[in-house]
Amino acid sequence: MSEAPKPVLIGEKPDVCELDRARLALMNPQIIEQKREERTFEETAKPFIELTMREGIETVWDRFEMQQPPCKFCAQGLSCARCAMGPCKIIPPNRIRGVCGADGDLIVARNLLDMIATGAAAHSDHGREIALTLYGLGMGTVSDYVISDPGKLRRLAAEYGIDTGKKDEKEVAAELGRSMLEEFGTLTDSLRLAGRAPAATREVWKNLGIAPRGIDREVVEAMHRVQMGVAADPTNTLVHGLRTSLSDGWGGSMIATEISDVLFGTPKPNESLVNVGVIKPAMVNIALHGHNPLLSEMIVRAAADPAMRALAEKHGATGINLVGLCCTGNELLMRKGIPNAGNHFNQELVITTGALEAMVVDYQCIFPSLPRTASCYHTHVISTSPKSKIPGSTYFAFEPETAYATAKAIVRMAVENFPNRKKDRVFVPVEPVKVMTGFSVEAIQGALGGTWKPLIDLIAAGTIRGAVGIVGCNNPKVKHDFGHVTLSKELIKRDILCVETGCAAIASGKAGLLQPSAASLAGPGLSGVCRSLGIPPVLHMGSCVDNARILHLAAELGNALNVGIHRLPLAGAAPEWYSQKAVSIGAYFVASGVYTVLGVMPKITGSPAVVSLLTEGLKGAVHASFAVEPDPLKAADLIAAHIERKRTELGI
Ligand code: BF8
Repeated sequence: MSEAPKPVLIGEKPDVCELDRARLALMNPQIIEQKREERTFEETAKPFIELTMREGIETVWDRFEMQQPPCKFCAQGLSCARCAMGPCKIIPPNRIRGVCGADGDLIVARNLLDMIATGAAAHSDHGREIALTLYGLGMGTVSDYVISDPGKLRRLAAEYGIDTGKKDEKEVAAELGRSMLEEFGTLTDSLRLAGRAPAATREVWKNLGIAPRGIDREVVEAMHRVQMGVAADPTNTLVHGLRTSLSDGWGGSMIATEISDVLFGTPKPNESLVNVGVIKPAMVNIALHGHNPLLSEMIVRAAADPAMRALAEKHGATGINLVGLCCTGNELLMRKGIPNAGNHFNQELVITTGALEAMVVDYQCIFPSLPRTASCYHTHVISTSPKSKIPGSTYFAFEPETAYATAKAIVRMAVENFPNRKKDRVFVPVEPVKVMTGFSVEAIQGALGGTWKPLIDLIAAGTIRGAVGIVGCNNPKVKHDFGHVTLSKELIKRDILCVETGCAAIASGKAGLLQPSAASLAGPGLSGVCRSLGIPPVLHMGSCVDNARILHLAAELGNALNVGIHRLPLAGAAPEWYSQKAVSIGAYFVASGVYTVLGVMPKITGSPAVVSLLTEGLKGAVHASFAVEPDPLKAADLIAAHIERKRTELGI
């Protein structure tokens, strides 16, 4: 028998709680009350936020305050620290060029391209890990995973031109995995899944020279361009940003989504619960946080092992309770109905329940300070990705080849931590909210009877005016969840269907908008449709890589009508975005023809030329643009006006 995987402590376990407490706990009770209201729109988060301030546990909001005021040049995108001749700042009238000669416009454009490339790389590298696992499964080097959706495996293989006739599942998996992996550095000039886009959309890309080629190639070229002495023209620089983002949306992210469905099942409508109230004090609680379902799905299996359940009982718990956070949480919620403890700004609050035995993370959107937060409790922070070894965490090297054994060791460590819990610090004063999720493209089409015609008819008749993809994060510049929830409510009221992913979808879940009963908040047309189908007016479509599902849905509608995506009554919104990944998503939405409204200003205001390109100039190139509107009610006005314009242009 092989030995159980051994954990390694990364650096030292922090013991900073007392220090942070001394620094933060002196707050006046009136200020605590005021900040509790200012920091979040989520009622069920307020008791935890109050507790962090009373007990002096540092959170993202405290760190945001510490960083005020920000450097105004950085905020405008006018600082550059790329090379060793700098750092440089553009301060007119005298400092108008960096040492290398780049002016403000170029510095802003280069910084933005860097953000897009970073986000595209993050999504796509996640996609690569999933494709590698499929390939390993097919080749027989990976045995802990199975094909859960063989029909989808064969459909995808056909899309890749693979003859599946007499081949068994494993052979098809190996061939499809290899074909997808080859797309990261392909010699051909187009990505297979980009072929899903309507012909008119692909024509736009071709004419502008932004059809995505190899996924790695676009990111590497972006990195090449931001090297000093390459990019010199802001427009030329940002056009490549569009291409890079397309290689994410129609490449890396789409591969991640599609192969996750093949391995773990294509989501179907299901019910579950959200918010921090999903923590169960009598059980061993394990939070699964991050992005890649390869890890979390295996933990789900390990936690169901009778030996683990028995161990939990031996330690005095009634069982093992898994909860998700952020996008890993979305993946589990969509496919398995596993409860979700919240979005980005709930990650620290879950620890303050005092009832979390382990926070298991892989990568992306994980605060590196989580071990500091956990040091105030008994919680283990368990990191698992060689790309994200977090100081103060316990690290298990997670590999697909040894996935189940590692998952079991992680679950065991969490269970054995149960007796260390301090019972008098357990604090779960809120009840979770019901949600309906699982709206994959296939599930939506299934609910419509297998064809897009009913949806198209409803849109043509004006019963549903259009649809909006609301995506993205939390950002302390916006009251937690306020942007998402206010915008969603305002749009459904106007008979505009919302399809949501990432932390936006979780925000809507916590606010009760993912329940069929939320139809009562929608306008007369949309509410009637929701009631007849038994669905909510806000559809949860998954994690952030699952924005590929939104692209796919838009492509299906465009293909059904034989028009480019830009002609459809659709829009995108990211009311509380923070991440480079969100910049890539916004860019591929716009490059695909979807008008997109951001709630947080990107760091571009130092260049009127870049602002004008993104908000106006792109319309001439891709028939879509960005807008920035921090007020979600005004954002709803912009979106509704855009949708009505598109309807008029279509003659409906
Ligand atoms: O990828 S929405 S805060 S968790 S970046 Fe992160 Fe933003 Fe949440 Fe998922 Ni997406």
